[in-house]
Amino acid sequence: MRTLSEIAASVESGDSARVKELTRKALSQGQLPDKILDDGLVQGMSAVGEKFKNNEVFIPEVLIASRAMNVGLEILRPLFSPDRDHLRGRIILATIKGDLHDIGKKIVGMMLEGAGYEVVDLGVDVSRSHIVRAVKANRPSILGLSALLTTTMSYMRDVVAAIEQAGLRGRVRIVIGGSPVTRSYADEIGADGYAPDAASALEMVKVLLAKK
Ligand code: B1M
Repeated sequence: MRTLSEIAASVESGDSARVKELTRKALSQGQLPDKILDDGLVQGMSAVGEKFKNNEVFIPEVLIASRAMNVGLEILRPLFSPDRDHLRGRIILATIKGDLHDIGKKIVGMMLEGAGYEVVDLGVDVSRSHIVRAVKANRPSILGLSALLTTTMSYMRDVVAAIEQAGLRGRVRIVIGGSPVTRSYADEIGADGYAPDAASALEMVKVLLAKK
């Protein structure tokens, strides 16, 4: 579909106004929100990621592309939101301390919201003490942690330990994800689950909540 490839190209070039216009156009053409997300917005961001890896673009271009991606995400977000009277459980999401990447976590959040869960997103660069306070205050069924850097993912272990020390481990299941994270790392640090992408995160949440 031409509009979707145009959305991808506009994310890649960081043209927020065009992303806004094309995302609305795709919706008016009857494209499904998850298709616009996967084949348009994420496709564009993946192309930027590849160029970043190969030193063909640098941080300013990546930031501008991220902003354009976010403009599209915000248009799609309400379409993933559930009827608030039928929420299936509460989930806290956080990008851990030291890490500012949040695009993937936002997509995970949108998928979960779309499936009927209430999502409390603590944002980026979140410390373990903040997470512990939020778990006490919000009493979620699931705590989801995201990390995109190999240097920050080790902090997930600290968060799991802090939850344990606060006596909250029996109350909340912990799911981790983000590109450097693996299933074996999740096992190693004592997380309950790992998901490589947003769709798997939703599946993992369903499996963990069914175990209760
Ligand atoms: Co950064 N960055 N970045 N960056 N950045 C990466 C991650 C990197 C792989 C690029 C590269 O070198 N190839 C690399 C990390 C290398 C490593 O550690 N292995 C990197 C680096 C090095 C850095 C800096 C250190 C660069 C610098 O300053 N020299 C710096 C660090 C800043 C910090 O965090 N302290 C930095 C900065 C940035 C920006 C701020 C410019 C920007 C972030 C903007 C933002 O997020 N608001 C940025 C971006 C955009 C990227 C890339 C290009 C794209 C990430 C992205 O949004 N992908 C990325 C390269 C890449 O990934 N190819 C890169 C699209 C998104 C849909 O996918 O985030 O993987 P992803 O999310 C997926 C899954 O991972 C999973 O589901 C999501 C949806 O399917 N998932 C979960 C994510 N969280 C989950 C949680 C779950 C379950 C699944 O459960 C709770």
